[in-house]
Amino acid sequence: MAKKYMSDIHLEDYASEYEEKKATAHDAVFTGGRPVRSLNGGWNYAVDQYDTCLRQKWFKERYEDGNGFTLPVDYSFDEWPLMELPECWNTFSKEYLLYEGPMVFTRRFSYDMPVSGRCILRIGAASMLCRVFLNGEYIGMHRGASTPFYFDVTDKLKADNRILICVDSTRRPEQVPTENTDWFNYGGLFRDIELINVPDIYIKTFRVALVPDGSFDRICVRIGLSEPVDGTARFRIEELGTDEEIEILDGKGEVVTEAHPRLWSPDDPYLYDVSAKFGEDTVSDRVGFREIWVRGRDIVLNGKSIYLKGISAHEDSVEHGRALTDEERIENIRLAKELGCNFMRAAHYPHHERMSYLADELGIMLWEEIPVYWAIRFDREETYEDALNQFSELIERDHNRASVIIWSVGNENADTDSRLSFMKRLADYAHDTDETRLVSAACLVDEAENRIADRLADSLDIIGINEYCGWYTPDFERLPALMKNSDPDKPVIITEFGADAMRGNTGDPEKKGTEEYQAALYERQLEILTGIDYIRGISPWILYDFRCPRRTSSIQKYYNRKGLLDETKTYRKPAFFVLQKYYRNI
Ligand code: GCB
Repeated sequence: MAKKYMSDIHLEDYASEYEEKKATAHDAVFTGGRPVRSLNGGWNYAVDQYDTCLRQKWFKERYEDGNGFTLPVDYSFDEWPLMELPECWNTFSKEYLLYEGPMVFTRRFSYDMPVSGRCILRIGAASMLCRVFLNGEYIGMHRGASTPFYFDVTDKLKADNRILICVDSTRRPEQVPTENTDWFNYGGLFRDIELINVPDIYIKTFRVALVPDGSFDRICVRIGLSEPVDGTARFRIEELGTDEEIEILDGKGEVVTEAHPRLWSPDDPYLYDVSAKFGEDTVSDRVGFREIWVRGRDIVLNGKSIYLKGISAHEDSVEHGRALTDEERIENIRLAKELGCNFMRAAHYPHHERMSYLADELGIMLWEEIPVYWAIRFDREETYEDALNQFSELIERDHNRASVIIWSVGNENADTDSRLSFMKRLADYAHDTDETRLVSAACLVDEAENRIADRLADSLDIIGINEYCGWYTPDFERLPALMKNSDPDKPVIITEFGADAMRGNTGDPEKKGTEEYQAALYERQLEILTGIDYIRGISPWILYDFRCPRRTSSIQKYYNRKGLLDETKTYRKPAFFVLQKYYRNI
C-alpha cells in the first residue's frame, strides 16, 4: 500500500517520460485559410512550483481507488482561478511578476466530432517547456519559447474534453535561449491555442515565392502532403490568371509557373490571394512577390540596391509582456515608419507570426532571429538540435512572408570552434532549405585587431555587427578606425549600437544615462557610419525600453533604457529625432 501512495514523492526521475513525443518542425501544419476553433479564453490555472502535477499525474483525474474509496487529491481544476489566455503570467498579476517555474493550465471544452478528417492542436508558443495532456493522456511536449507546435489529437478527442497543459518557464543552461539573457523571461501560454480541422489527407506544407533568378516572372510552388500518396494538386492566383496543375508523387509536388506579379516592396506592399487544393483540402494565403540578393557589397531588392534603414525591437509591453495585442504590433510598426524605417530587426527570438503578416501588409522588411544568444552550450548536440528545430519551425511558419528578408542564426557569440561549427550548420541549413532569403548573424568585432573579422562570415550572406562605441567601448575613435581597418567582401549591417537614457534624465550631454548623451552618441555614430560603402544598413538598439532583470541601476529600474522611446511607447527621446532626421536625408 505504501508503495502505491508514496511512489510520487520518491521517484526522482518523474519527468523523463514527458521527454517523449517531442513536437518538432516535422509536425507543422500549414494553417492559412483553414477553419479554426479557438481554445483561447478563460483557463483554470495553478502555480505548481514542485511539478506535483507531473509527479502525481493529476491529468489522470483519479478521484477513487476503484473500490469506492475516495482518494485525497491536491488539485481542484474547476475551482482554480481563471486566466484569460493567451497571456504572460508575469504581467497578468503582480504576484507572478518574478515567478519562474511550472504552472498548470486546464479547461474543459466540447467538440462536435466530424464524420471524417483529422484534428490538429496548435499552440502558438509556450515558454519554455510545455507538456500537453488530453482526456487523461499524455499527448506530447515541446521545447523553445517562441515557435508554434502541433499535435494530431484526432484519436484522443471526445464530445466533452479536458485539456491540461504544464508550462515550465525555468531558465536552464542547456536550453535555447540559455539562462543568461538581456531580456525578461516571460512565462506562459502567450500565443493562440487552437484546434484545426483537416481532411484525412491534407496539405501540410505550402511554399510560394519568386524564383530568385532575377527574372521576376517565375513563381515556385511547393506542396507537401500529410501522406506519401500520388495525385494532382491545383495552384491558383486568380488575379494573375494562374491556374496550374501540380503533380504529386509520394506526397510531394513542385511547379515553377510563369507570371508577372507586381513586386512587393516597403513602398508598395502589394499582396496576392493564392490558394492550393488537393482532394477535399484547400489552403490559402496572402503573398507578396519579391527577390532579395546580395551583389558584391550590396543588398539588392527587386534588382535595385537598397539601404536598410532599420531599428531593432523586442516583443515587450508594460501591460502584456510578450503577449502583445495586434494594436500594439501595429503601433510598433507605425513608430518604426515614423522614424523613417524600411526595416526592423525582430530581436532576439521569433516574434508572433502576426508581426510578419503585418509587416507584409504595412510594408516593412524584417530580420528574424532565433535565440542562439550569448553563451549557448555550443558543445552539446542536444542543444544544437533544439536550436535547429526552433529555426526549422520559424522557417516553416514564415516562409511565405515577403517582408522577411533575413534569417539570423544568432547574436553576439564568442568565437570558439564549437560555436563556429554550431552556427555554420544552422546557416548551411537555412541556405539549403530556403533560397529566397539571406542569412546573417549579429557578430562581434575582433577587438584585438579592431577589425570586422569573424570566422562565421564565410557562411553568411550579410555580416551583422554589434558595436557599442561611446557606450561599452569608451573610445569613440575606435569606430572610424574599425571602419578603416575592415574590408569585408560582403555587405555589413550595424545590427546594434546605442546608449541607455532614462526618460526625464536630462541635462549633461557628457553624462551617461542622460537623454542628451544618447542623442549625442547617435549624432556621432551616424556621422561616422555615413559614407562607408560596405555598410548597407543599420538597426540601432532599440525602438523602446524593455523589461530586463539584469538592469538594476537608478536610471534603469529593471529596464534596458536604450529605447528611442520609453517603455510606454509614447515619449520620444531626443535621439529618436536624430535618427529620424538621418533616415529622412538618406
Ligand atoms: C547587446 C545585446 C542586446 C543587449 C544590448 C545591451 O549587444 O545583443 O541583447 O540588450 O547589447 O543593451 O547591452
